[in-house]
Amino acid sequence: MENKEKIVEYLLEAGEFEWEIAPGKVVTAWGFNKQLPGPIIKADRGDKLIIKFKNNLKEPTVIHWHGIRLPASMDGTDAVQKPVAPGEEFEYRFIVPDAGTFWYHSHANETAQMERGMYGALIVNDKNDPITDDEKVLMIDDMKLTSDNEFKKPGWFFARWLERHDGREGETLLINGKENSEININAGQIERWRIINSSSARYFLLHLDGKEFQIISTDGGLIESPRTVTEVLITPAERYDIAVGPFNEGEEFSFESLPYNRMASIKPKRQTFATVKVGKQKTSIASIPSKLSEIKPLALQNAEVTRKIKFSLGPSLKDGVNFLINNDTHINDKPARVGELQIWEVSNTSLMDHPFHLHGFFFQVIDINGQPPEYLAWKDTINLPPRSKVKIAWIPDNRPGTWMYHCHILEHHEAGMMAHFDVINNDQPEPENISHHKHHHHH
Ligand SMILES: [Cu+2]
Repeated sequence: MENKEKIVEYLLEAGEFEWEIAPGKVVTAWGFNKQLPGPIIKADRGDKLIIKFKNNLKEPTVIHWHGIRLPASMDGTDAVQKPVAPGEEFEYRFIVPDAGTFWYHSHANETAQMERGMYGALIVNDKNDPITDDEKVLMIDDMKLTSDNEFKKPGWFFARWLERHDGREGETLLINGKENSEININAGQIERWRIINSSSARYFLLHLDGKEFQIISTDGGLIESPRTVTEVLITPAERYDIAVGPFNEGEEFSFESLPYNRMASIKPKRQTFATVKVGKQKTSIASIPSKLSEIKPLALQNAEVTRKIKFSLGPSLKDGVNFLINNDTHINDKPARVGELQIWEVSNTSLMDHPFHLHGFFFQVIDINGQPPEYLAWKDTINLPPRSKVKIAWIPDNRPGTWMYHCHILEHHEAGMMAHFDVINNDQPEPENISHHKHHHHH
């Protein structure tokens, strides 16, 4: 507030281009400004972003600004804007009110568009950020490619069922659009690594070959105190910022994912995504304070539930399986009023994990199966383990309009596991019978 509003402009052009993910291994990607990931958008907290977007793809698209508390009209879903047709332009304008690690990605035909690379990072800095010697943005992804390095949708029924059921995971493992990449850090230094899971369905259990690191920030910014760990689960769309180092000159270790069983048909494996190489010794100016921020709890653990949401699986004659919210696909849920504390009990009665994502607002997890979380944090995406109940609290601030929540496994979202709901002002009457009017269907 004390600063004058600064305007930051970017030009983003979506299009098709050839992208080399490894020497000689070239894919036909779809992405922004012929880069995979798209350019890193950088701003300071409170800045106004103006993003002039042009769609050069052969199909319509929209851009969703994941984690940004922006007006509903800028959220980039087909409920709030007409998708940008091939050759057309759209200007996104919004203020970035929070510091942290965010990202942008296509919110149209995502199982194809995001698979091919329609994503990038959006970093919002703040003068209260801890001082580190350097920082890196690391976007995790995977691709499922044929032997000719082509993206191909499964043809026969069982393969289609499997991809719909499990979500797509591929054997080509990427960090910032590159296979087998190297992550370089100088000995003696501490860096901030902003890690974004931009994959369709992969559960990434981050591990640095057993070396300790500190979690300092997640979806909605800095947590209260650094947490020293050797692993952290990053589900699709989640962000974790970690402080790493200092290491010794010449050290080399894996940036890898430990096996995590999300109860899909895919066998969990330990997989290396990149190699960390420690270079020459350098002096450090880093300082990670023991108190990073203050987060006031929104509600007590026994707060009364104001809404129940159920994630489940159901049969489908056409596709074998549907992914349901409150026993239906692509639903419209009841509105939430500005200023009214929301206590949502999100249950998952299925036998597999689902990452729950709320658009436009941050929530706090109050409990998971009756247990409080290990620490307070602002989240926009949280994993729902099999047969679990996760209680979250959030308050709609004064940004009325149509919003969404959905599973961030893209294939599940497409198969029905999504809801629209309105945030309404106190003077707006509640619409009647909303559950009987279905619209905004995908495809
Ligand atoms: Cu899911």
